[in-house]
Amino acid sequence: MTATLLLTVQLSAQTISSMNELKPEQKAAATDLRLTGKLSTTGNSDFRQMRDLCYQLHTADLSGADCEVIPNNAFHSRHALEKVLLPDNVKSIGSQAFFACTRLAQITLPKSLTRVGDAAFSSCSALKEITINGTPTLGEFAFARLSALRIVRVNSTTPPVASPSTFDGLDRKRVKLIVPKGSEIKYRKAAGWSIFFSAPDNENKLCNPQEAIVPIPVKIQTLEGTALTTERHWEVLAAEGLANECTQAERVLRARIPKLKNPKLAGHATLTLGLDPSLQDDEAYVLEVSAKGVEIHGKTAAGVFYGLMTFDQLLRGDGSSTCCEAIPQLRIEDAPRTHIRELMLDPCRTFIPFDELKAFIPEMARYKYNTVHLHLTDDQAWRIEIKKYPELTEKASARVGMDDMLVPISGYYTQEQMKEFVAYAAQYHVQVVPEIEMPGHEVAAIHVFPKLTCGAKQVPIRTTCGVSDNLLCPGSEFTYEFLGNVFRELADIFPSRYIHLGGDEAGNPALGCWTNCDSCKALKKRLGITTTDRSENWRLQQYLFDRMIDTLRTQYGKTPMFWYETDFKKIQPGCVTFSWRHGLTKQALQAAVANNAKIMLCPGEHCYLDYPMAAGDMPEINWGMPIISLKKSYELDPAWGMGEDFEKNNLFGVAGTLWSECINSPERIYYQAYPRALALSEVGWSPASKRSWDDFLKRLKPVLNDMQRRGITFSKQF
Ligand code: TNX
Repeated sequence: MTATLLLTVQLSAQTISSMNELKPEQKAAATDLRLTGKLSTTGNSDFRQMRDLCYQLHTADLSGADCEVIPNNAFHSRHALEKVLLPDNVKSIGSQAFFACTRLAQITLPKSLTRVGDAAFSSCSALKEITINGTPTLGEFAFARLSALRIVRVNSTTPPVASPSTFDGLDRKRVKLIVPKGSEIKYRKAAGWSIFFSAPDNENKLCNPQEAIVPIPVKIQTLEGTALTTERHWEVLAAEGLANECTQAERVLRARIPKLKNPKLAGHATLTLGLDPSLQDDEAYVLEVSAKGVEIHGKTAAGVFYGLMTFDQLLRGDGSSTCCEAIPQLRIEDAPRTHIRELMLDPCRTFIPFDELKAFIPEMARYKYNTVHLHLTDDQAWRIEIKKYPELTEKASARVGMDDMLVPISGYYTQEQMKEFVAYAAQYHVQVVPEIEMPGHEVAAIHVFPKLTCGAKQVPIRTTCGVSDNLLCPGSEFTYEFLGNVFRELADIFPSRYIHLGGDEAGNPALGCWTNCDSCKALKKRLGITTTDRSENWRLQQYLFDRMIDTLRTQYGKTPMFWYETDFKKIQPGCVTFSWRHGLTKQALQAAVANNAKIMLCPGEHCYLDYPMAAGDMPEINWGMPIISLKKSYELDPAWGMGEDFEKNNLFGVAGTLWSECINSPERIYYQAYPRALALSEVGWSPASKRSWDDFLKRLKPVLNDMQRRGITFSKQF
């Protein structure tokens, strides 16, 4: 009797009217929920709470709830979700509402439903069965990439309106479409449904090179003559020194060119890869398409690789299918405007599993990014193995909580993994720049070694966003010993010339922690600082940086980088500063010019990709982030109106940042990054004279179609 009772309790869902009835710990523990009230859909809605706070949710029974709209991204990338019962009165399902719910096995769409948004169930790789009870309009890619799909049952004699991409990737041989008797013929003919009966016609005929490429090349010249058909036996001919590019070329061809329908009829085509030392820029390339094949010449292997990335986009054509049928004869000459095009990833606040980290590289390389910056330490975690100090990852790489999300977040990268990552990224001509923060944003290390901070204070690992008042102690020799040992190991793992030292958000009020510290007071004395209040504490930071910069330069030949703060009146020669703060770009640029320093452009107004792209977009709940629209990202002038001399002497590159306080799944990194990272890639690569917002929007469409086909998620709210 007791046993039966217990079982019933365990099996039955917890019934509540709305999410606000549960305490934070109850949300974190919830596995089966039945909601019966009127569900909220904006702000910290019932849906946002189910998605972000109930990280263990298996079943969401909404059948008794009152809810006409399932919002965009409602259950985006919820990997624990196995079962959903939709509300009886639901009218629409938002775009990407169930994107990559990889355990969802079955879904029934109620009669009331009138619309299923774009990519709503895309990449639900366990979804076996779909039942459609009404006639909702089905959006683009709504049921794309469903590799486990076996049955689609539609109970309407009229086929619901669908797009040719609704069931993209459908495996006809394995999926059974069940429709009411007598209506099959209508389905055979209906757009979006004919895919169940025969291979779709390729609409993607002749590539229009003017509308295919992001970032836009310097010069595209189309030539007379027969177009190059793509359905050919391709052979790659690579010059010496281009073995890696040869492998990459084969990968590109394999991914794009479908199995030859008629191998006997298909002729040969060659893809020739060569070096041309007469080109001006190391990353420059020339790509020529003739009726016989394609030739790519780069000044270096990197240039050849970028030519290949352009060729891949030509093959993709208008994006209505994986590959176009033909490319017109043409010549493209191309070279980058800036030499460092970077995306920054933050595995501290939310850990990024190693395989996911690797997977990020090929996607950014497509758009000619060449640097990934890894923010490896912060207040919330230490994420890189240091052999000398195993305690760092033992004690500071696992915690519960990121603001209101009471979720366990743990993991770190071994040195072996990082070496593998560096080698992998190099195949895509992406260098890896590690960042170890100092003197702020370093609570995880301080937690493990209290004597790193003033007065050897015991501090817990931070589980919220924001800025801590506990800084490294610049007056203690242990700080230098510790950092020196860490950098010795890092120098061995990361071959990049660059190393990032952080340096942000350690100004007022945080640096007040140095005022009453005996070691800091002694250091002030040695430096001849006579003030006893906090007014010159920033000079201690300068001292710390000077010492570390010297070590990195003289011992490891590295070029140090740091986030620019206005306290730094002097930038150490040869360093790179990052202009990141909203509203302070001009000042940062002037400081760079005055110090003859290089500067990375990643101003908050354009480049903070962790911020929402539109009002109500993810992350709906955050610490007060401004909105950065796609247009705003696109409008960034990397030279900030400072003229040619600045561009030549000081401009280092363009970077987009993906801080992860509010990014709680690997998929959501892409969601935040794209399409704004496409805009920034053009900012960093293309000449100003070639850039136009309207033209960019045209070229964006095929890129985004291709991303959806490949299962890459991005924000559609532009
Ligand atoms: C400020 S940007 C920070 C980071 C946060 C970010 C959130 C910078 C150099 N510091 O610690 O993660 O804002 O957008």
